[in-house]
Amino acid sequence: MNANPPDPAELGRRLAARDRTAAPAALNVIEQTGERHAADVAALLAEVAPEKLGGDAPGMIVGVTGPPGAGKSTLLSELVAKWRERGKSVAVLAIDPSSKRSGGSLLGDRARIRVEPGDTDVLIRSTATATRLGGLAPATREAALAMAAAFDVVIVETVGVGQSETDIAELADSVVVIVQPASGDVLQFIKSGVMEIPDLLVVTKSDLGAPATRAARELMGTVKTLGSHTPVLLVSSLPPSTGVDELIDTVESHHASLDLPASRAEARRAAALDAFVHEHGERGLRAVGGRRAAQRLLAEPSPTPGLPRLVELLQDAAGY
Ligand SMILES: Nc1nc2c(ncn2[C@@H]2O[C@H](COP(=O)(O)OP(=O)(O)OP(=O)(O)O)[C@@H](O)[C@H]2O)c(=O)[nH]1
Ligand SMILES: [Mg+2]
Repeated sequence: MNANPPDPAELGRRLAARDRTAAPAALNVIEQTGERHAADVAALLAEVAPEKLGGDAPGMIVGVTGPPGAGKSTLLSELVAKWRERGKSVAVLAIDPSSKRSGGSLLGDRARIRVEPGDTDVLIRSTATATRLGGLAPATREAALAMAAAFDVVIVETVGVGQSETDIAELADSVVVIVQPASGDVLQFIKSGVMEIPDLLVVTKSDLGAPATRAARELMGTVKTLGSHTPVLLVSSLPPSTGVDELIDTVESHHASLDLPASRAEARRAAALDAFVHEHGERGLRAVGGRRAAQRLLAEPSPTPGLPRLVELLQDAAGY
């Protein structure tokens, strides 16, 4: 009994109408790779492009990243629960490159994040798909942008290694970097020189007491030294959690202060460039005169500034 596969454009239209029951099937379409599916993906994405929506997708795209074991998944569970209490719909896209060994999607995080049965206003999708350097797969960027049409909050969770941190900064409206107390993680983070990436810094496991307070102080010191104003927050995700409401308030006020059109334009350009490189490789990139030239091309105004059109522009330039 195989029902007809859902029409991709119809799925896109349902997302645009904020019908969240279309989201799982839409994600299935977006996650398909290869030439054969490209038209389906493009048809779906065209329906949630800004020119169809009459502006940027309204959902907040929040990146949550941090080293392995920092407490990301546990914190996400609290964040989802509290955002739901506030009446917000939430989609979580969790990327775990380490699970590649087992292949396919994983159930671990889905099991850990508490979801009321039958609650279609929460969607948890775990995927093992990541690039070799730990960066975001093109489908993840597209999925996040598409989900932002239908959900109030879209959280993209990555393990903060390699390329993933810069990728998440391009994609997300707000980036939350989480660090756990002690174990050299804080020092490691400060030394890594990616201080410009977080919009918010969170020290988890504040229930551990002094080490957590010390870690937060160290981070605040570094932020101040750099002349930055990135907020540093302390949270405990163990019940009863503390600091999570403040975290949500801080994310929401950061989002409210953003130049959303600029941020989303950057995210779409990055997604388009990424899709192009994915499809045509470094050779394709050389054909348009290199990465910088490609970025310049993408920044040029286009009559239909949707994702597929941007890719088209690049392809034209490359003589494909
Ligand atoms: N004491 C304390 N332990 C915590 C807290 N949050 C998470 N943990 C514990 O820290 C460990 C790692 O938590 P996860 O949420 O799995 O961390 P993660 O960042 O998702 O880890 P990866 O998915 O492996 O990158 C688990 O044993 C959690 O129970 C917290 O607020 N306080
Ligand atoms: Mg995790």
